[in-house]
Amino acid sequence: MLEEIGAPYERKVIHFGDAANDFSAINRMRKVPVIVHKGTTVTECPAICAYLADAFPEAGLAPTSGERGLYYRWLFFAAGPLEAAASNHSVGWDPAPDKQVMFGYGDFKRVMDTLEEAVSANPYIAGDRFTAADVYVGAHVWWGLQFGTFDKRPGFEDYVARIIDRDGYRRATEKDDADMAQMQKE
Ligand SMILES: N[C@@H](CCC(=O)N[C@@H](CS)C(=O)NCC(=O)O)C(=O)O
Repeated sequence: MLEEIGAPYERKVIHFGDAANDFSAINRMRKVPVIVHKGTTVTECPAICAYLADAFPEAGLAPTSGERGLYYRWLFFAAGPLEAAASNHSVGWDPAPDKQVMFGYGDFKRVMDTLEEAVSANPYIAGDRFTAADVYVGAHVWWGLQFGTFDKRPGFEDYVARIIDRDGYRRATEKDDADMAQMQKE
């Protein structure tokens, strides 16, 4: 998202399990990513994407009024039902049929079917153009395909092909790879 925005930023790599770092002072949850902008700390990937899209409107990644419904719908769907269903399912746990009514996502297959339909309905999740919601929804789908937690469905593969064919994605991946190489040397 920061590469899509194009604003200057400083990256800080956190070593998990390093008791000496003071990361919990920045995020009590001790989870990444976290951004700090103008003295405000923002956590949660979808909040970071929506915040940056609003804070840097010149990047054109915030929704127009016509896109806003789909933009928020799928941003929140990915943060809630999708994230919970995918992580529970990936560790081998799914709610029993008589308990699915107690879970906001119901069951994993329903979530996958719904998501595949959503990413296939339009070129991008909120309509005809790429928005900040695609950074987050796209990351979920791409991660799920890479790590095998999502089925390789045509709708997912076509959507991901569109989402990653971007200079911002390529720049971010190069920086992540460089950080990873550096960490492996340390
Ligand atoms: N709800 C958080 C989830 C963040 C999250 O799961 N972060 C993982 C990496 S992708 C993490 O920090 N894991 C390290 C740990 O739990 O120690 C978000 O949307 O940003």
